[in-house]
Amino acid sequence: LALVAATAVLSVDGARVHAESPSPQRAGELRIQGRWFLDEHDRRVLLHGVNNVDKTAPYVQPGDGFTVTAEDARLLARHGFNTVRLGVSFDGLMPNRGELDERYLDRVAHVVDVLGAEGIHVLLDNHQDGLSEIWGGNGFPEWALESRPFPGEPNPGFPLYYLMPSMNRAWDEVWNNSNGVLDHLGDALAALAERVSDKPAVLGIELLNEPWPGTAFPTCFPAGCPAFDREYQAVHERLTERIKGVAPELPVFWEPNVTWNQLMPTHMADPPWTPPITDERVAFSFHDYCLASQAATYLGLPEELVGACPAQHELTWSHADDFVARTNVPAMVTEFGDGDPRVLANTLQRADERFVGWHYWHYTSVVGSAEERRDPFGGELGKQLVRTYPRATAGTPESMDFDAETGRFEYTYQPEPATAPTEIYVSDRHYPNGYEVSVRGGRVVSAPGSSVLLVESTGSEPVTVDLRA
Ligand code: IDC
Repeated sequence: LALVAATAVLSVDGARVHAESPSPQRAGELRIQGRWFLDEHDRRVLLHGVNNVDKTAPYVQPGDGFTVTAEDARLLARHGFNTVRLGVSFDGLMPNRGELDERYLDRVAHVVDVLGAEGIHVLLDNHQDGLSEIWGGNGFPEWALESRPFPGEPNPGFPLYYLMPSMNRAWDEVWNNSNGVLDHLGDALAALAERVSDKPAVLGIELLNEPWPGTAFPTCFPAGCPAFDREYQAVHERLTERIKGVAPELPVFWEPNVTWNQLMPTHMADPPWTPPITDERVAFSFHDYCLASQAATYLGLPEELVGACPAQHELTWSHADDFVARTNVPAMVTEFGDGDPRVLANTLQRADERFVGWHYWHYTSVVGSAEERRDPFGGELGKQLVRTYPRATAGTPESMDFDAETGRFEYTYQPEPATAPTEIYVSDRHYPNGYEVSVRGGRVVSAPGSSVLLVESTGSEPVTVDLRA
């Protein structure tokens, strides 16, 4: 077996032609192995991309929210992005009790195809903010819930509306499966899974964006809430089973309850626990906002508080590290940034150090202004987000460092058999006069100056790639 694999490593011609031709490579199916995503060539894949979440009905239609056109997909691919977190909505999937909207499913499937054709892996995110339009948010359909705002109850809007007593009551309905709300959600997600299960570009389904604990929320401070998380985990297990029933291969992304964003750890998968999570179908989706920066943006708290951001990110990542250590599943940062360039490096450096993939929040904030439309990833944002990075590694990554100021990229990995060479996307923002590269333990097999650098190992020693402007 080893011999076959080793022979295959040497036949790189197909991949070589591919990477150098301008035509995109379709997104192939990824699978989970331990804490890695592997591609069809057995390479470890790193995912960089953006969020695209349309929060107004009919959710994935061209309109005021956002549009994913082939042009967007090409733009993202051109800047080296290989993933999009695409919002889908329970309200969109099941606008009436028990009735699926097939046209909505078709539209989601269409957007997946458009992105997949450009090599972009799509994470389908069952999005919600503020539970439902009932509270001025989005996500759960009105028919699914009985609670309504109390007469005269003030609604402070996002994000403080999570403190509204009526909304907390409604979240309790969700966790108690009142009127079968979770069963309906399971049906809706299973229908989505079934609809996309033959599409290799689908990275997975994220069960629920930023779930709020409901009236249990005070128990989550200051150390997280094991009792709530146990219940919450059971919900995740049930929904995961539901999806596996129709799409056994499709990864399912679990997300901690959203007191995580207020720096609480998750107690999901706390021991003792017999995990379905080691069955190589589950991944971890977490958000890495700086609480101080968010408080400045949304609550008008002083900007100086962003000084506290590095420490806050550190805490969030230690919580993520703990979760990954006890589950050994892949993690991804599925939201961060929120238009604040001051905090980007905090997330991106930590993600690089751990080879954790990410989705920047949010694509429409990138293409908002006329200037941004001309050059969406220009300026500070592009300098940070458009990175030189190993999209696919024929081996196990050991260390990586990218300097967003100078474009210097240093990467070491332990080579292992794979059927295609290591593929490094070279940023189009950092090397106006081309780049220089030196490789130890391997050799470059792409053409000089290629935007995708292909590297092959020459032995069993670690491969080190050093690339600079
Ligand atoms: C924000 C949008 C903002 C909108 C708000 C409520 O950027 O324009 O008013 O939602 O719909 C999250 C959420 C994500 C938020 C994002 C940024 O998952 O939907 O988008 N954020 O605030 N959690 C923390 C931050």
